[in-house]
Amino acid sequence: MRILVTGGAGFIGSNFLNLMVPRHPEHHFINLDKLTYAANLASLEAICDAPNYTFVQADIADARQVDQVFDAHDPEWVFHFAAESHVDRSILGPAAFVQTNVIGTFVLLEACRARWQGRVGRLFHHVSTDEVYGSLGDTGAFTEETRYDPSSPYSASKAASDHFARAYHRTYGLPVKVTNCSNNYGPRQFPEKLIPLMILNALEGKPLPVYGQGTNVRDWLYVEDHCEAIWLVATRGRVGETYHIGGGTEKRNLDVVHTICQLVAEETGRDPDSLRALITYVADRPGHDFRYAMDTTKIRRELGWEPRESFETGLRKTVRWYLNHRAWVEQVRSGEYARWLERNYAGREAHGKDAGR
Ligand code: NAD
Ligand code: TDX
Repeated sequence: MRILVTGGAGFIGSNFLNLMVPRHPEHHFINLDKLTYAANLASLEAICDAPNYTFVQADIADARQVDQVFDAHDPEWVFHFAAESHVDRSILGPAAFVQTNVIGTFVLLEACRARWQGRVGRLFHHVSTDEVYGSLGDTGAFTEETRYDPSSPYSASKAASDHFARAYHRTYGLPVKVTNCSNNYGPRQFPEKLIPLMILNALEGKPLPVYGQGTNVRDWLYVEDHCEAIWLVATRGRVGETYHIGGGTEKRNLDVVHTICQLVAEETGRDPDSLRALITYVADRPGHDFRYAMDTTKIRRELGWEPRESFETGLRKTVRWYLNHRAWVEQVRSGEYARWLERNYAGREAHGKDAGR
């Protein structure tokens, strides 16, 4: 099969390709990525010369470029990962989120609709998030039937893209599957997200900026468990269905940061208390969702999926990965990310929102 993966140079897309390209020599993988600040081709070093892998730099929101890729490669399956993915950025500048997440998804769906009618064995797998459902209180979990109630421009743009994907199934019969997943962590995550930011700041003795009181709760999943679940849904899930993916590992942000301090201390021989002393409470994120939790009964019952990694083992692996890949970190931190930090956070005092960045 010819398989198009969008956003394959980002965090989850690169983990997906690193797992699937060597495992499936019978398939050809085409990675379509715009190479935004969040991308890093170094994440794909292990597979870039594989005979069943091709990279194409293109923008999913540019219909002409997408048409060229479809005409050249005629993909049978599409795994759609590409997105602007950071909530804080969406608050500072929502336009790119509408452009990539909404228009980009629409352009891809149109490219498939134009070519796939009357052709069998096609699949559009739309990768989405638990954030489309908004915030939970202290109890309960999102099911596949929960009403959409997004809080941030990021989650609103992902919600819109989910609706388009499902509408193309209902209206045009496009073979669509949707997965909504909880917070991922693991190797190759861009260091603007909580876990890699805290690991690197702890290593470098910088403040650890915790939003609000640090009591917000996220349901963490190791990235490879997410990738395996996506492949399982694509190969064995039902067309037109939505499946939830989640770790069942709910943690308060402050507890995550404490655990990271402990692990970084153990791995580097430092004193954990000196790392915990770096914790700095900063202004809360506007519209900050209090808690996410995913009910994953459907994927477990129907497809027998189970996450393999526990939070403790996955987090230690992740800490070790960042310790051993400083060149990767320097590469993603240079260039566009450094300029963005300078534009948006320069000149603010250490206890402001930028503490430790
Ligand atoms: P990421 O920001 O690390 O990577 C996104 C990739 O998409 C980058 O390589 C970037 O260059 C590419 N991209 C962005 N705009 C593009 C465009 N216009 N055209 C082509 N490529 C473009 O994101 P991630 O964390 O790997 O997330 C991947 C997907 O998974 C997203 O759809 C996200 O909403 C979803 N998701 C993420 C998480 C999480 O915790 N990270 C959880 C659930 C769902
Ligand atoms: O410096 C920080 N301090 C802090 O307290 C950062 C970056 C985050 N936080 C908090 C905010 C959240 O409650 O940590 C939690 C996690 O924050 P992020 O890593 O920014 O993730 P989140 O906003 O939960 O969204 C992530 O999971 C769902 C991904 O970025 C999304 O792409 C995905 O859809």
